[in-house]
Amino acid sequence: MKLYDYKAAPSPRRVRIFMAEKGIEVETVQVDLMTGEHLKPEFHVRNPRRVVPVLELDDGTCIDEGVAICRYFEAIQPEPPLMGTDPKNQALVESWVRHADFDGFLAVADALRNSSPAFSTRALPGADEPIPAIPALAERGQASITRYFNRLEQRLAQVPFLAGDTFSLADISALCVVDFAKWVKRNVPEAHSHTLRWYEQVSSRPSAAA
Ligand SMILES: N[C@@H](CCC(=O)N[C@@H](CS)C(=O)NCC(=O)O)C(=O)O
Repeated sequence: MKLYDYKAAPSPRRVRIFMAEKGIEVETVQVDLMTGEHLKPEFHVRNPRRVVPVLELDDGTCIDEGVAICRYFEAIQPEPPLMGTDPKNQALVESWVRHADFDGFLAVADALRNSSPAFSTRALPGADEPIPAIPALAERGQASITRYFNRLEQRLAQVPFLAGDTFSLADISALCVVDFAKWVKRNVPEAHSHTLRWYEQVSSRPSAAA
């Protein structure tokens, strides 16, 4: 098994943290997104969408999408459970993972890729043709980050972890979003005491360094 990874990117980080929590180790191959290794045919055959992470199984099957990769690891190694322990908890994990993906990762990606000169013609990840940045989307991304941070604060005022009483992929996903948001100069607001308490807890787990 091999994980196609890029150490600096937030989406593969989510998978690495998940694996670290389960104590799973696999060979990793760094795909340098900065020099465009992900746009080369060798990677294209593994993932035509040209994004990392990708998990290549020993039979050659390639699984893209970080959450799908986590789902695979959860199935082959259920302990410790990170995707829910009963129907309610499983649904809440999935709900908060989706909040992270649609309202968190996408908001930060919009803010970053539509404002940074490095992405001026690479506004969408994985595209091999030039995609120009749209500055208004950066603004909208920033506003969406505010909404996402507010929602985290509301939720974490009620429960210790996003899906309830236990740490899960929902927390890993949100942790990766919060750290990714720093790339566009956004930090959890000082007034968000519940989120800051949660952040301190989840980011001090050894897996956060993965
Ligand atoms: N939803 C996907 C997102 C994958 C994604 O967008 N990966 C980024 C790195 S965080 C990438 O490969 N970008 C390539 C590029 O910038 O062209 C997942 O979680 O696996």
